[in-house]
Parts: sequence; C-alpha cells; structure tokens
Amino acid sequence: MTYDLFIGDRTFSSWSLRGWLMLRQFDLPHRTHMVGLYDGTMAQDLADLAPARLVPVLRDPDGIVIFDSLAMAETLAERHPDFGLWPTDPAARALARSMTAEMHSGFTALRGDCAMQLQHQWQGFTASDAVRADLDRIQTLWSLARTRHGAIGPWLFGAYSLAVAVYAPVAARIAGYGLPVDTNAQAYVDTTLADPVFRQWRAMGLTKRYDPLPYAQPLGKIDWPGPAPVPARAIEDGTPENTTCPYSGDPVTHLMESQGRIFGFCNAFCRDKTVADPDAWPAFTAMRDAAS
Ligand SMILES: N[C@@H](CCC(=O)N[C@@H](CS)C(=O)NCC(=O)O)C(=O)O
Repeated sequence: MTYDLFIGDRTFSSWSLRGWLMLRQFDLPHRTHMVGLYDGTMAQDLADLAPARLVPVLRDPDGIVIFDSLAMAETLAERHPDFGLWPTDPAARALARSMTAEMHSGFTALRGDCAMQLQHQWQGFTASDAVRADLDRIQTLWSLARTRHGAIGPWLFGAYSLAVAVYAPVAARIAGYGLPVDTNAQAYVDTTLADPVFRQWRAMGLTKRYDPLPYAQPLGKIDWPGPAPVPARAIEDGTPENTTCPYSGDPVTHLMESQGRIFGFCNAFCRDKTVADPDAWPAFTAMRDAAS
C-alpha cells in the first residue's frame, strides 16, 4: 500500500508542502516524484496523470488520481479513519475543516504578495493593508483553535492534523518575510519551523540552487529564522567514519564534513540534504551520536 505523490520545488511550492505533510506526518507510505515547476517540464511530467495540471498530485495504490490538496486531505482521511488525520472531537473537527477550507480558498493577498520561499528571511518587507488583514484573520483562527482545542499538544488542535499541514506554509511565509504577528502567533510559527519533519522538507529543498531566484524581492536577506543548523559542508576527499549510508545501508560514495568529523552517504542528494540541516535527520544523528 504505497501512494505516489507528485510535487513541485520544495523551496517554493506551498501546496506541495501541504500534500507531503499530509502523508509524511501520519506515516502513510509514499514515493515522492518531482515535477519540473520551473524547468519547463511540468506538462510533460504530469502527462500520465490527466486531468491533473497543478501540484501536488496523489496517485493511490489502485491508480486513482487526486489532483487537488483539499481533495487529497479528504481522501486520505476517508481511507485512514483510525490515523487521526482530522481531530476526533466533532467541534474541533468542524473548526479544523472550516479553517482548512478557508485557507484553500482565501488569504489571496498573503499568497499573492508573499510567495513561499524557505531559503532566508527578506529584510524590510512592508506588508500591505490587505496582507495585514489576512494576518489578523489567521491569528484569530489560530488563537481559537489553540485556546479551544489545543491543550494536549503544540499544534493548532493539540495533536498534528490536516489543518496543521495546511497552515504550515502560512507559518513559513510569516518567517520568510518577517511579517508582523503577535507573540502567540510567533510562538506557533517557531513551533512549525522547529518541527523535524518541516526541517527535513526545507533541507531537501536547499539541495537545489536557483539562478535567477523565483519570486525575488528588491530587499536584503538575513538567515532563515528557524533553528540554526550545525555547520556542515560537502567535501571531495577524506576518510568517513561510516562505510555504509545511514539512510540506505548502501556503500558510501559522497562525503560531508561537520564539526571536524567526516561522514559518508550513498548519493549526492542524501549528502546534501544532511549538509543543509544535519540535526533534522534521525537516521544520521543516531549514527553520528552513537559513534561520538
Ligand atoms: N488548488 C490547488 C492549488 C495547487 C497549486 O496552485 N499549485 C501550484 C504550485 S504551489 C502549481 O502547480 N503551480 C503551477 C502553475 O500555476 O502553473 C491545490 O490545492 O492543490
């Protein structure tokens, strides 16, 4: 039982992030396939998935294609009723569904003016009145979810839910543009940025470089405001502490240096995603910390 998920560039595709979180956060088995959002191959990459024309796209184990994130959410919830994709409490579930639907159809100013990007924080971005109005509404909704239903955990409805996945790119936009929000909303943004699963997505996105940068702003940049990664870099030569890749168990071919130690991986992508944020990867940290 494995789903196929088709996504766009991780650094920029907010809907792809939502789709991936819906699977990854609930441990639903899936293979991820990249679609060339900026490479001119999108139509060709989606040709077998007609009538899909945007990402994400989900293909279920029977070959059924679901080509919209809200449809994905409801389909996954229906197929996996015991996995807690929606909150179990009816009032919480109704609010979670309403908030999810409002995100899907609304917040056009925020989405239009602040395209998601996970590389850095733009400095000196001025939010328009329309963006501020979207932020006010988002803070009202987040606060309702947290105060009414958030007691059992850090997420909007306590435990992770589909609504949390859907609002993760909103937290990323607040972070990426340094948007003005109150302390509760900022704390929620920080929770999102510190989530290891979100960090893994971001680290995988950072393996790809862009020139020109999509959605560039005429502004300065400062470091991404999430947890600072421990320093690491790709290297060509050296003797790694491990002979097999911590992810696949295959022989080491690509090297990384971090804090004076050398580690190996079985391909460039796995090396580079680890370089981007070593502590985001439990299979790597378990190996690193066991050996230290
Ligand atoms: N309503 C769709 C929106 C999907 C969407 O807009 N995806 C963007 C990437 S984040 C896309 O495919 N853009 C390509 C294009 O517009 O050509 C959903 O919820 O899945």
